[in-house]
Amino acid sequence: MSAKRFMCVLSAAWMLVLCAAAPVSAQPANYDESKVPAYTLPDPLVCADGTKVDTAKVWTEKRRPEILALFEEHVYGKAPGRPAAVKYDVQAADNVLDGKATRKQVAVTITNNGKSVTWDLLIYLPKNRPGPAPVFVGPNFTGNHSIHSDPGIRLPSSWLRNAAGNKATDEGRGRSSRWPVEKILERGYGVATIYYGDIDPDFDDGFQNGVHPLFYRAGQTQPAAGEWGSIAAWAWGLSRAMDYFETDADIDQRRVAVMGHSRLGKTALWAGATDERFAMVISNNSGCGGAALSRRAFGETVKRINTSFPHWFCDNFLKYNDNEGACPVDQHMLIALMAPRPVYVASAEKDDWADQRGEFLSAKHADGVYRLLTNEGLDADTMPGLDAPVIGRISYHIRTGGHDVMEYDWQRYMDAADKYLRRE
Ligand code: GTR
Repeated sequence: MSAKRFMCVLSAAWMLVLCAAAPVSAQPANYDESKVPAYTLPDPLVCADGTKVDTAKVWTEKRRPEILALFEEHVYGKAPGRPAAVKYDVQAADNVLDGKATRKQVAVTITNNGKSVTWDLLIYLPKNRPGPAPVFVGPNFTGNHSIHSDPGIRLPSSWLRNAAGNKATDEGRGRSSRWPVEKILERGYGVATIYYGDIDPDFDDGFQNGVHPLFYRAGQTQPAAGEWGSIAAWAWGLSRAMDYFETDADIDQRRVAVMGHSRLGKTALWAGATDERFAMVISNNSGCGGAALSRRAFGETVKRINTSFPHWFCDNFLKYNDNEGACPVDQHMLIALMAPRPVYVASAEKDDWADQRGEFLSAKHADGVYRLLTNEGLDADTMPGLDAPVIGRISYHIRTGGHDVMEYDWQRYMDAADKYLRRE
Protein backbone atom coordinates (compact mmCIF):
# COMPACT_ATOMS: atom_id res chain seq x y z
CA MET A 1 0.00 0.00 0.00
CA SER A 2 1.35 3.46 -0.87
CA ALA A 3 1.99 5.83 1.99
CA LYS A 4 -0.79 8.11 0.71
CA ARG A 5 -3.32 5.29 0.46
CA PHE A 6 -2.32 4.08 3.90
CA MET A 7 -3.02 7.57 5.27
CA CYS A 8 -6.45 7.60 3.54
CA VAL A 9 -7.38 4.23 5.03
CA LEU A 10 -6.17 5.37 8.43
CA SER A 11 -8.18 8.56 8.25
CA ALA A 12 -11.33 6.72 7.05
CA ALA A 13 -10.99 4.23 9.90
CA TRP A 14 -10.50 7.12 12.28
CA MET A 15 -13.74 8.75 11.12
CA LEU A 16 -15.64 5.49 11.54
CA VAL A 17 -14.47 5.22 15.12
CA LEU A 18 -15.35 8.86 15.77
CA CYS A 19 -18.88 8.41 14.44
CA ALA A 20 -19.33 5.06 16.15
CA ALA A 21 -18.71 6.82 19.47
CA ALA A 22 -22.29 8.13 19.34
CA PRO A 23 -24.82 5.92 21.15
CA VAL A 24 -27.73 4.87 18.96
CA SER A 25 -31.11 6.38 19.81
CA ALA A 26 -34.33 4.39 19.37
CA GLN A 27 -35.85 6.68 16.76
CA PRO A 28 -34.49 6.24 13.22
CA ALA A 29 -33.31 9.42 11.51
CA ASN A 30 -35.47 10.83 8.72
CA TYR A 31 -33.79 10.97 5.31
CA ASP A 32 -37.00 11.46 3.31
CA GLU A 33 -37.52 15.03 2.11
CA SER A 34 -41.29 14.47 1.88
CA LYS A 35 -41.36 13.72 5.62
CA VAL A 36 -39.73 16.97 6.68
CA PRO A 37 -42.31 18.57 9.01
CA ALA A 38 -43.99 21.86 8.08
CA TYR A 39 -42.17 24.62 9.94
CA THR A 40 -42.03 28.39 10.28
CA LEU A 41 -38.65 30.00 10.83
CA PRO A 42 -38.27 32.96 13.20
CA ASP A 43 -37.63 36.09 11.12
CA PRO A 44 -34.12 37.49 11.67
CA LEU A 45 -35.42 40.87 10.53
CA VAL A 46 -38.18 41.24 13.15
CA CYS A 47 -37.22 42.02 16.76
CA ALA A 48 -38.79 40.22 19.72
CA ASP A 49 -40.98 43.29 20.36
CA GLY A 50 -42.19 43.29 16.73
CA THR A 51 -39.95 46.14 15.50
CA LYS A 52 -39.05 45.64 11.84
CA VAL A 53 -35.33 45.67 11.12
CA ASP A 54 -35.09 47.97 8.14
CA THR A 55 -31.81 49.76 8.80
CA ALA A 56 -28.27 48.61 9.57
CA LYS A 57 -28.54 50.57 12.81
CA VAL A 58 -31.54 48.59 14.10
CA TRP A 59 -29.80 45.34 13.13
CA THR A 60 -26.50 46.25 14.78
CA GLU A 61 -27.80 47.90 17.92
CA LYS A 62 -30.94 45.95 18.65
CA ARG A 63 -31.61 42.76 16.71
CA ARG A 64 -28.09 41.33 16.48
CA PRO A 65 -27.44 41.55 20.25
CA GLU A 66 -30.89 40.09 20.86
CA ILE A 67 -30.24 37.06 18.62
CA LEU A 68 -26.77 36.53 20.07
CA ALA A 69 -28.21 36.52 23.59
CA LEU A 70 -30.89 34.01 22.55
CA PHE A 71 -28.25 31.62 21.17
CA GLU A 72 -26.27 32.00 24.37
CA GLU A 73 -29.25 31.32 26.59
CA HIS A 74 -30.91 28.53 24.61
CA VAL A 75 -28.25 26.78 22.54
CA TYR A 76 -24.53 27.09 23.30
CA GLY A 77 -24.46 28.73 26.74
CA LYS A 78 -22.73 31.88 27.84
CA ALA A 79 -18.93 31.82 28.13
CA PRO A 80 -16.84 34.07 30.36
CA GLY A 81 -15.22 37.06 28.71
CA ARG A 82 -11.56 37.60 27.91
CA PRO A 83 -9.51 36.27 30.81
CA ALA A 84 -7.28 38.66 32.71
CA ALA A 85 -4.32 36.35 33.33
CA VAL A 86 -2.86 34.93 30.13
CA LYS A 87 0.74 34.00 29.44
CA TYR A 88 2.26 33.29 26.02
CA ASP A 89 5.42 31.27 25.73
CA VAL A 90 6.49 31.49 22.09
CA GLN A 91 8.86 29.05 20.44
CA ALA A 92 9.67 30.08 16.87
CA ALA A 93 11.56 28.15 14.18
CA ASP A 94 12.46 29.62 10.83
CA ASN A 95 12.81 27.81 7.51
CA VAL A 96 10.81 24.71 8.40
CA LEU A 97 8.92 22.61 5.79
CA ASP A 98 11.81 22.75 3.33
CA GLY A 99 12.30 26.43 3.91
CA LYS A 100 8.70 27.30 3.06
CA ALA A 101 7.50 28.29 6.50
CA THR A 102 8.07 29.87 9.84
CA ARG A 103 6.63 27.72 12.58
CA LYS A 104 5.54 29.15 15.91
CA GLN A 105 4.26 27.18 18.85
CA VAL A 106 2.68 29.30 21.49
CA ALA A 107 2.05 27.70 24.86
CA VAL A 108 -1.01 29.65 26.00
CA THR A 109 -1.57 29.50 29.76
CA ILE A 110 -4.80 30.82 31.22
CA THR A 111 -5.09 31.18 34.96
CA ASN A 112 -8.19 31.98 36.98
CA ASN A 113 -9.33 31.28 40.52
CA GLY A 114 -5.99 29.64 41.28
CA LYS A 115 -6.37 27.05 38.51
CA SER A 116 -4.72 27.05 35.10
CA VAL A 117 -4.90 25.35 31.72
CA THR A 118 -2.18 25.39 29.04
CA TRP A 119 -2.50 24.53 25.39
CA ASP A 120 -0.32 24.84 22.29
CA LEU A 121 -1.33 27.12 19.47
CA LEU A 122 0.55 25.89 16.40
CA ILE A 123 1.13 28.40 13.61
CA TYR A 124 2.74 28.11 10.17
CA LEU A 125 3.34 31.33 8.24
CA PRO A 126 4.48 31.54 4.62
CA LYS A 127 8.14 32.55 4.29
CA ASN A 128 7.82 34.95 1.40
CA ARG A 129 5.08 37.14 2.71
CA PRO A 130 4.84 40.74 1.59
CA GLY A 131 3.72 41.82 5.08
CA PRO A 132 1.81 40.41 8.05
CA ALA A 133 0.13 37.21 6.89
CA PRO A 134 -3.61 36.54 6.69
CA VAL A 135 -4.34 33.35 8.61
CA PHE A 136 -6.84 30.50 8.73
CA VAL A 137 -7.33 29.29 12.28
CA GLY A 138 -9.26 26.21 13.29
CA PRO A 139 -9.34 23.57 15.98
CA ASN A 140 -8.22 20.03 15.14
CA PHE A 141 -9.61 16.64 16.25
CA THR A 142 -6.52 14.53 16.63
CA GLY A 143 -3.72 16.69 18.06
CA ASN A 144 -1.52 19.39 16.53
CA HIS A 145 1.03 16.71 15.64
CA SER A 146 -1.58 15.00 13.42
CA ILE A 147 -1.88 17.92 10.97
CA HIS A 148 1.62 17.51 9.50
CA SER A 149 4.54 15.09 9.76
CA ASP A 150 6.87 17.96 10.81
CA PRO A 151 8.79 16.34 13.71
CA GLY A 152 9.10 19.70 15.47
CA ILE A 153 5.41 19.81 16.39
CA ARG A 154 5.00 19.23 20.11
CA LEU A 155 2.73 16.37 21.16
CA PRO A 156 -0.36 17.33 23.14
CA SER A 157 -0.36 16.07 26.71
CA SER A 158 -4.12 16.01 27.27
CA TRP A 159 -6.67 13.21 26.71
CA LEU A 160 -6.67 11.94 23.11
CA ARG A 161 -9.39 9.69 21.69
CA ASN A 162 -8.33 6.37 20.16
CA ALA A 163 -4.76 6.58 21.34
CA ALA A 164 -3.16 3.98 23.60
CA GLY A 165 -3.78 5.17 27.15
CA ASN A 166 -5.43 8.21 25.53
CA LYS A 167 -1.94 9.73 25.13
CA ALA A 168 -0.42 11.21 21.98
CA THR A 169 2.62 9.45 20.54
CA ASP A 170 4.85 9.89 17.49
CA GLU A 171 2.66 7.39 15.64
CA GLY A 172 -0.04 10.02 15.32
CA ARG A 173 2.21 12.45 13.44
CA GLY A 174 0.78 13.58 10.11
CA ARG A 175 -2.15 11.17 10.23
CA SER A 176 -4.85 13.76 9.49
CA SER A 177 -5.45 14.41 5.80
CA ARG A 178 -7.49 17.51 6.56
CA TRP A 179 -4.74 20.13 6.69
CA PRO A 180 -3.00 20.74 3.33
CA VAL A 181 -0.48 22.99 5.05
CA GLU A 182 1.86 23.51 2.05
CA LYS A 183 -1.08 24.25 -0.28
CA ILE A 184 -2.33 26.91 2.11
CA LEU A 185 1.13 28.47 2.46
CA GLU A 186 1.56 28.45 -1.34
CA ARG A 187 -1.48 30.67 -1.67
CA GLY A 188 -0.03 33.17 0.76
CA TYR A 189 -1.98 32.25 3.89
CA GLY A 190 -0.81 31.16 7.27
CA VAL A 191 -2.52 28.35 9.11
CA ALA A 192 -2.99 28.01 12.85
CA THR A 193 -4.57 25.30 14.94
CA ILE A 194 -5.27 24.11 18.47
CA TYR A 195 -6.06 20.58 19.58
CA TYR A 196 -9.65 20.99 20.79
CA GLY A 197 -9.22 18.47 23.62
CA ASP A 198 -6.58 20.73 25.15
CA ILE A 199 -9.29 23.34 25.69
CA ASP A 200 -11.95 20.91 26.87
CA PRO A 201 -11.70 17.12 26.50
CA ASP A 202 -14.57 15.88 24.31
CA PHE A 203 -16.37 13.55 26.68
CA ASP A 204 -19.08 14.05 29.24
CA ASP A 205 -17.21 14.36 32.53
CA GLY A 206 -19.56 16.81 34.20
CA PHE A 207 -17.18 19.62 33.20
CA GLN A 208 -14.52 18.71 35.75
CA ASN A 209 -11.59 19.16 33.40
CA GLY A 210 -10.77 21.57 30.60
CA VAL A 211 -11.40 25.30 31.00
CA HIS A 212 -14.81 25.25 32.73
CA PRO A 213 -13.61 24.77 36.34
CA LEU A 214 -11.38 27.85 36.08
CA PHE A 215 -14.47 30.00 36.01
CA TYR A 216 -16.78 28.38 38.57
CA ARG A 217 -18.16 30.73 41.20
CA ALA A 218 -17.61 29.74 44.83
CA GLY A 219 -19.42 26.45 45.39
CA GLN A 220 -20.27 25.93 41.71
CA THR A 221 -19.44 22.46 40.35
CA GLN A 222 -20.80 22.63 36.81
CA PRO A 223 -22.13 25.23 34.37
CA ALA A 224 -25.69 26.49 34.99
CA ALA A 225 -28.40 25.75 32.39
CA GLY A 226 -27.57 28.82 30.32
CA GLU A 227 -23.80 28.60 30.69
CA TRP A 228 -21.22 27.27 28.29
CA GLY A 229 -21.06 23.70 27.08
CA SER A 230 -18.08 22.26 25.23
CA ILE A 231 -18.76 23.91 21.86
CA ALA A 232 -18.82 27.31 23.54
CA ALA A 233 -15.59 26.42 25.35
CA TRP A 234 -13.82 25.43 22.13
CA ALA A 235 -15.05 28.66 20.49
CA TRP A 236 -13.80 30.64 23.48
CA GLY A 237 -10.41 29.00 22.98
CA LEU A 238 -10.38 30.22 19.37
CA SER A 239 -10.95 33.75 20.63
CA ARG A 240 -7.90 33.30 22.82
CA ALA A 241 -5.93 32.50 19.63
CA MET A 242 -7.23 35.78 18.23
CA ASP A 243 -5.99 37.56 21.39
CA TYR A 244 -2.53 36.17 20.65
CA PHE A 245 -2.65 37.15 16.95
CA GLU A 246 -3.20 40.74 18.06
CA THR A 247 0.21 40.63 19.72
CA ASP A 248 2.12 39.07 16.81
CA ALA A 249 3.42 41.49 14.17
CA ASP A 250 3.84 38.65 11.62
CA ILE A 251 0.07 38.08 11.56
CA ASP A 252 -2.53 40.43 10.12
CA GLN A 253 -5.19 40.21 12.80
CA ARG A 254 -7.68 42.01 10.55
CA ARG A 255 -7.52 39.09 8.10
CA VAL A 256 -8.14 36.02 10.19
CA ALA A 257 -10.62 33.41 8.96
CA VAL A 258 -11.97 30.87 11.42
CA MET A 259 -12.63 27.42 9.99
CA GLY A 260 -13.87 24.13 11.39
CA HIS A 261 -15.25 20.76 10.38
CA SER A 262 -18.27 18.95 11.77
CA ARG A 263 -18.54 19.52 15.56
CA LEU A 264 -15.68 21.93 15.04
CA GLY A 265 -17.65 23.57 12.22
CA LYS A 266 -20.37 24.26 14.79
CA THR A 267 -17.55 25.64 16.93
CA ALA A 268 -16.19 27.89 14.15
CA LEU A 269 -19.67 29.34 13.59
CA TRP A 270 -20.15 30.05 17.27
CA ALA A 271 -16.67 31.60 17.46
CA GLY A 272 -17.53 33.84 14.49
CA ALA A 273 -20.83 34.83 16.09
CA THR A 274 -19.38 35.70 19.48
CA ASP A 275 -16.17 37.32 18.25
CA GLU A 276 -16.42 39.82 15.44
CA ARG A 277 -12.65 40.07 15.17
CA PHE A 278 -12.83 37.00 12.92
CA ALA A 279 -13.01 38.54 9.46
CA MET A 280 -14.39 35.44 7.76
CA VAL A 281 -16.15 32.33 9.03
CA ILE A 282 -16.14 28.86 7.46
CA SER A 283 -18.41 25.95 8.30
CA ASN A 284 -17.35 22.62 6.80
CA ASN A 285 -20.10 19.95 7.08
CA SER A 286 -21.24 21.36 10.44
CA GLY A 287 -24.77 19.88 10.37
CA CYS A 288 -27.09 19.84 13.38
CA GLY A 289 -26.35 22.64 15.83
CA GLY A 290 -24.11 24.16 13.14
CA ALA A 291 -25.35 25.38 9.78
CA ALA A 292 -28.32 22.99 9.35
CA LEU A 293 -31.82 24.20 10.20
CA SER A 294 -32.97 22.36 13.33
CA ARG A 295 -36.66 22.63 12.43
CA ARG A 296 -36.21 20.34 9.41
CA ALA A 297 -35.29 17.46 11.76
CA PHE A 298 -33.55 15.79 8.80
CA GLY A 299 -30.66 13.44 9.59
CA GLU A 300 -29.30 14.28 13.03
CA THR A 301 -31.92 15.97 15.23
CA VAL A 302 -31.71 18.12 18.35
CA LYS A 303 -32.82 15.19 20.50
CA ARG A 304 -30.31 12.86 18.97
CA ILE A 305 -27.39 15.25 19.33
CA ASN A 306 -28.31 16.11 22.93
CA THR A 307 -28.51 12.40 23.72
CA SER A 308 -25.25 11.40 22.04
CA PHE A 309 -23.28 14.45 23.13
CA PRO A 310 -24.85 15.87 26.31
CA HIS A 311 -21.87 18.12 26.94
CA TRP A 312 -21.80 20.01 23.63
CA PHE A 313 -24.63 22.48 24.19
CA CYS A 314 -26.02 24.17 27.29
CA ASP A 315 -28.67 22.35 29.31
CA ASN A 316 -31.42 24.72 28.15
CA PHE A 317 -31.05 23.23 24.66
CA LEU A 318 -32.59 20.00 26.01
CA LYS A 319 -35.96 21.79 26.02
CA TYR A 320 -35.99 21.55 22.25
CA ASN A 321 -35.67 17.77 22.01
CA ASP A 322 -38.55 16.79 19.67
CA ASN A 323 -39.65 20.39 20.12
CA GLU A 324 -37.52 22.38 17.66
CA GLY A 325 -40.36 24.78 16.80
CA ALA A 326 -40.37 26.17 20.35
CA CYS A 327 -36.78 27.39 20.12
CA PRO A 328 -36.68 31.18 19.65
CA VAL A 329 -33.85 30.81 17.13
CA ASP A 330 -32.88 28.53 14.27
CA GLN A 331 -29.53 28.18 12.60
CA HIS A 332 -30.10 30.66 9.74
CA MET A 333 -29.95 33.30 12.48
CA LEU A 334 -26.52 32.01 13.46
CA ILE A 335 -25.32 32.51 9.88
CA ALA A 336 -26.88 36.00 9.95
CA LEU A 337 -24.76 36.86 13.01
CA MET A 338 -21.67 36.75 10.74
CA ALA A 339 -22.99 39.62 8.60
CA PRO A 340 -21.53 41.66 7.04
CA ARG A 341 -18.40 39.48 7.19
CA PRO A 342 -17.98 36.79 4.52
CA VAL A 343 -19.29 33.40 5.58
CA TYR A 344 -18.83 30.07 3.78
CA VAL A 345 -21.14 27.09 4.32
CA ALA A 346 -20.00 23.82 2.75
CA SER A 347 -21.78 20.46 2.52
CA ALA A 348 -20.79 17.06 1.16
CA GLU A 349 -22.79 14.86 -1.18
CA LYS A 350 -22.83 11.77 1.05
CA ASP A 351 -23.31 13.65 4.31
CA ASP A 352 -27.08 13.27 4.73
CA TRP A 353 -26.60 13.06 8.51
CA ALA A 354 -25.62 16.77 8.40
CA ASP A 355 -28.64 17.65 6.19
CA GLN A 356 -27.05 19.33 3.20
CA ARG A 357 -30.29 21.03 2.14
CA GLY A 358 -30.78 22.35 5.67
CA GLU A 359 -27.25 23.78 5.54
CA PHE A 360 -27.98 25.47 2.21
CA LEU A 361 -31.32 26.85 3.45
CA SER A 362 -29.70 28.38 6.52
CA ALA A 363 -27.29 30.24 4.30
CA LYS A 364 -30.19 31.28 2.07
CA HIS A 365 -32.36 32.53 4.92
CA ALA A 366 -29.48 34.69 6.19
CA ASP A 367 -29.45 36.47 2.84
CA GLY A 368 -31.92 39.20 3.91
CA VAL A 369 -29.65 40.39 6.71
CA TYR A 370 -26.61 40.43 4.41
CA ARG A 371 -28.49 42.39 1.71
CA LEU A 372 -29.63 44.93 4.28
CA LEU A 373 -26.05 45.55 5.36
CA THR A 374 -24.08 45.06 2.14
CA ASN A 375 -26.26 44.54 -0.93
CA GLU A 376 -24.56 41.16 -1.29
CA GLY A 377 -25.74 37.77 -0.10
CA LEU A 378 -25.99 34.23 -1.44
CA ASP A 379 -26.21 34.29 -5.23
CA ALA A 380 -28.29 31.14 -5.60
CA ASP A 381 -32.03 30.64 -5.20
CA THR A 382 -31.83 26.87 -5.33
CA MET A 383 -29.16 24.46 -4.22
CA PRO A 384 -26.27 24.41 -6.70
CA GLY A 385 -25.13 21.13 -8.25
CA LEU A 386 -22.17 19.09 -7.03
CA ASP A 387 -18.82 20.87 -7.14
CA ALA A 388 -20.40 24.07 -8.44
CA PRO A 389 -19.40 26.57 -5.75
CA VAL A 390 -21.24 29.85 -5.38
CA ILE A 391 -18.68 32.32 -4.06
CA GLY A 392 -19.98 35.59 -2.63
CA ARG A 393 -20.38 37.33 0.68
CA ILE A 394 -22.34 34.22 1.60
CA SER A 395 -20.65 31.28 -0.16
CA TYR A 396 -21.95 27.74 -0.48
CA HIS A 397 -20.85 24.51 -2.08
CA ILE A 398 -21.74 20.87 -1.99
CA ARG A 399 -18.78 18.71 -2.87
CA THR A 400 -18.60 15.17 -4.22
CA GLY A 401 -17.80 12.65 -1.49
CA GLY A 402 -18.42 12.22 2.20
CA HIS A 403 -18.16 13.88 5.57
CA ASP A 404 -14.60 15.19 5.58
CA VAL A 405 -12.38 18.17 4.77
CA MET A 406 -10.76 17.75 1.36
CA GLU A 407 -8.27 19.85 -0.50
CA TYR A 408 -11.19 20.88 -2.74
CA ASP A 409 -12.85 22.53 0.27
CA TRP A 410 -9.70 24.39 1.27
CA GLN A 411 -9.12 25.66 -2.28
CA ARG A 412 -12.65 27.11 -2.38
CA TYR A 413 -12.20 28.72 1.04
CA MET A 414 -9.04 30.33 -0.26
CA ASP A 415 -10.90 31.49 -3.40
CA ALA A 416 -13.41 33.25 -1.14
CA ALA A 417 -10.62 34.61 1.06
CA ASP A 418 -8.78 35.93 -2.03
CA LYS A 419 -11.93 37.83 -2.88
CA TYR A 420 -12.78 39.18 0.56
CA LEU A 421 -9.64 39.15 2.68
CA ARG A 422 -7.32 40.74 0.14
CA ARG A 423 -5.09 43.57 1.28
CA GLU A 424 -6.67 46.98 1.28
C1 GTR B 1 -21.18 13.03 14.72
C2 GTR B 1 -22.19 14.04 15.20
C3 GTR B 1 -22.21 15.22 14.29
C4 GTR B 1 -20.83 15.72 13.95
C5 GTR B 1 -19.78 14.61 13.87
C6 GTR B 1 -18.33 15.06 14.01
O1 GTR B 1 -21.17 11.86 15.43
O2 GTR B 1 -23.43 13.40 15.24
O3 GTR B 1 -23.01 16.24 14.85
O4 GTR B 1 -20.43 16.70 14.81
O5 GTR B 1 -19.93 13.65 14.84
O6 GTR B 1 -18.03 16.05 14.66
O7 GTR B 1 -17.49 14.35 13.48
